[in-house]
Amino acid sequence: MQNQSLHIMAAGTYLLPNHTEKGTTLVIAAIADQIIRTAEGVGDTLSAPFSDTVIRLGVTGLSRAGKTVFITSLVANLMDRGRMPQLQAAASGAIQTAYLQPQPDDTLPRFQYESYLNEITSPTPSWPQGTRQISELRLSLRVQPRGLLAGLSKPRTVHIDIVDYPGEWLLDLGLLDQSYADWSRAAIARSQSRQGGDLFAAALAATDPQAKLDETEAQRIAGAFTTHLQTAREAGFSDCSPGRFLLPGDLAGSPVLTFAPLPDGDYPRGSLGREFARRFESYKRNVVRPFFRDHFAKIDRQIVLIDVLGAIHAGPAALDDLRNAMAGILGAFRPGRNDFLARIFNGRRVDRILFAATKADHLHHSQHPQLTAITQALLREAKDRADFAGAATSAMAIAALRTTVEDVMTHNGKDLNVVRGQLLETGKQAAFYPGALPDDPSHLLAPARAGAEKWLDGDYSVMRFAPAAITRKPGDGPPHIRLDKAAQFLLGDKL
Ligand SMILES: Nc1nc2c(ncn2[C@@H]2O[C@H](COP(=O)(O)OP(=O)(O)O)[C@@H](O)[C@H]2O)c(=O)[nH]1
Ligand SMILES: [Mg+2]
Repeated sequence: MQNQSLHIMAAGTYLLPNHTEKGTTLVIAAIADQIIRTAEGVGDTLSAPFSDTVIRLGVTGLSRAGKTVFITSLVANLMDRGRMPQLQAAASGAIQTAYLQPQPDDTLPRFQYESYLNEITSPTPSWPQGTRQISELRLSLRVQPRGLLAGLSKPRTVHIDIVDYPGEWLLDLGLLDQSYADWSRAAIARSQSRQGGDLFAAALAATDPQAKLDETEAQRIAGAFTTHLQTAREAGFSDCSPGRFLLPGDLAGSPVLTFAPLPDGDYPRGSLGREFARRFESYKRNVVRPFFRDHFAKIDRQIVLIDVLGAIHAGPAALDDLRNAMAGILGAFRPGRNDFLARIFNGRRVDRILFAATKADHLHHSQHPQLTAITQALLREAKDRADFAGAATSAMAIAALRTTVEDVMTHNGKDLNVVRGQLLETGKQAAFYPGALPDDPSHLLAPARAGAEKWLDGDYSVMRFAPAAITRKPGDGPPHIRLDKAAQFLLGDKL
């Protein structure tokens, strides 16, 4: 309490010297963000004894990247650690027990761990339904250091608060620096070369944004824009912002999501155009900023899941768009870049970021190095521009849930490294080889950038496998690829 009132007093002092209108608003905003952080900070420490370590682990990625499966398998494998040899604290026996506890934030939906785990480990396993909003789960570990220190220290408790949120929401950060006119120009240009863009263009052509606002008309235009974003997303495009248009959660149908980009124009008071510009600003203020302030700014460690294979399969345009979207997502991890972010982070930062290419069980392990190299190359430009000083980053290829086994087949007299699994659509067993991934990632990234329509050397295919029915030994979690290595990077130093 002491802490909180101190800050409010400070707010008063800060406010005085800023009498210009602009200055005052800025400072009020800054102070408001600080007060909220402080008040919440107090709450956070109360929810766990002082001596306990709390790690807030953000799990993000674009829709279908594999967040739900990742969290489910990670938690299951931290509870039953038989398949986690690369997580040192698991291999050494330092982790004594792991258990779920009530999460610290009462107002966030709980990550439905038990039902997801039931689905993927049942005798007739299936993939969990897609989730469309933020959720949280607290896993607590009892850790007793091994080796020399063992006798000296008591067991500690480490709480891992896992926060699952859509990567699409991070892309919205880019909107904060844009005016409605800037955003409209870019969004319309993007829509022209993408699926469903023609229908949106037709909807725009049939309306007069100078005319007086009519809510039915507003919904029609916004509906056409949303449908276009959905179609583009299904065709494999990643950057389909504003993020809440695809993942509206409980905002579905509200005015803050009922707008669309419009051609440049000077829109009179009361017109559709003026109202859309206002709603765009409202979206930034009431949707984008609160997410960053209340959730994003509290994250300590982050994993970004990327379905690189899916994008390669969708073609050069989708891969280039993924590269762009990753640049947008990475922008959120550079608090220095943006006044608003710098303020809400207030000197803190995410100190470890892992970029993980998911679903690596679609490939024989001999192709994993190529997948990792492509992932690194995808991020390179964004990383070069970014200032990650102080944050450790790494890239790896993982499968949160391994659905295949490896095999070698002879094809045209040559050995081919394949994987075998059960196809999701037909239930049939199949051997699968996705195509040769190049050793040099630029063989994919360069044509993608140059706007190639198809891959030169034929197609890369993706099959969707069903989760395999597994018989687990006691003490083993679900089968995976490099989940233990990912956990070591993200959490190892704190265990
Ligand atoms: N083969 C395989 N498929 C996966 C894996 N993780 C996710 N998937 C597939 O990707 C889909 C989307 O995963 P999900 O976790 O729901 O993605 P989210 O939208 O990011 O939460 C699943 O339904 C699976 O088909 C994995 O480790 N291996
Ligand atoms: Mg999900």
